Amino acid sequence: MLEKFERYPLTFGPTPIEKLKRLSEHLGGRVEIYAKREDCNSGLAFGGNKIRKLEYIVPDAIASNADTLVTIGGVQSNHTRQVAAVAAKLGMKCRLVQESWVPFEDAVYDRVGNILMSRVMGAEIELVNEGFDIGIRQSWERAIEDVKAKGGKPYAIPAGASVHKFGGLGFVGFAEEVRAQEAELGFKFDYIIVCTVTGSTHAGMLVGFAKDGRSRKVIGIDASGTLEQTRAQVLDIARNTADLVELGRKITDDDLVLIGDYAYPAYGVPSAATNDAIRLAARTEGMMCDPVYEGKSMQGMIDLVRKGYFPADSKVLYAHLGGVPAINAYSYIYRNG
Ligand code: 5PA
Repeated sequence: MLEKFERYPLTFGPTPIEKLKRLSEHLGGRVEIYAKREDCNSGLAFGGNKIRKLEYIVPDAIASNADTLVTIGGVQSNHTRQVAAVAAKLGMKCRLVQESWVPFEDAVYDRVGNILMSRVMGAEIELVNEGFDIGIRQSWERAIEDVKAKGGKPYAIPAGASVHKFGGLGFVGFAEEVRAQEAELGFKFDYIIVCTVTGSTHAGMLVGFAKDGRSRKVIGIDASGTLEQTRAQVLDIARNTADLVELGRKITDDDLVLIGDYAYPAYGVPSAATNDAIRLAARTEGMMCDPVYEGKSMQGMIDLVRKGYFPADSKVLYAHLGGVPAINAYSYIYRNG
């Protein structure tokens, strides 16, 4: 589906799929859980889902003769860390706007994890005291203008690389990769679990899996806490991406499955159930999840398994999209494990 698009390699190649045997057994053994390890996809500062998206955006950045990548996220954004790494790898400058998206206080919140790495990689960081919003932000537009005013040539990447015209392509590639891996494994996955916030990860998967009639098998677990805005953004990106890749049919509202039950108490703030899910995955599989994103999709998947949402013998693929560095900013919660 992606042959006509230029791709700049930033990942190691197809990401591994592993069976989560002990977690599956712990949850009763009715379904088989697997993980596709996007968190291990690249050597660029711990990698993650944005690296896969950026492979289809970087050719456009290079063609534009930009010298500075400009993007935005929260203080512990994984996306901004991955853009900082890509800028370093390309020999470009990086300008990051980091807003106060998360109502959470930890003594070292703005010193460790993602933001620490972005600083070490040489990004110029501006902290802005604005709350959470996945839409286009004035602070980001101001930063783009500021780069220009200082004689630079900015390349604008929106939050999560999502509403960028090519933002959905990377995860169309994820679906194609899963299809190839299924052919080798000799079976197909019945469900794919994805954490959804700015939307292009889910949107790309939705379009990629629509090709073989599986868009509704992609189960989005919302971690934004702004469900309707995220739903609309996923559908917009999916429609744009379906046109780009010439899917051959329109994406409808019915293609999207997005569950809003696990985003509480707020974006970036883990509930007791999120923390339990993080501990369970860590203690059964040695697989780490973060309190902002994968902890919530792990919580959602565990709850859905327990509730019997998946029919017996289903094969469920958990997309692990990265994000573990942020757990350092929540040190007090996990001080005793
Ligand atoms: C993020 C996003 P989407 O934004 O494409 O919906 O992906 C959700 C997601 N898992 C899932 C992890 C580890 C993520 O980092 N992170 C954002 C960030 O600024 O880091 C874009 C919000």
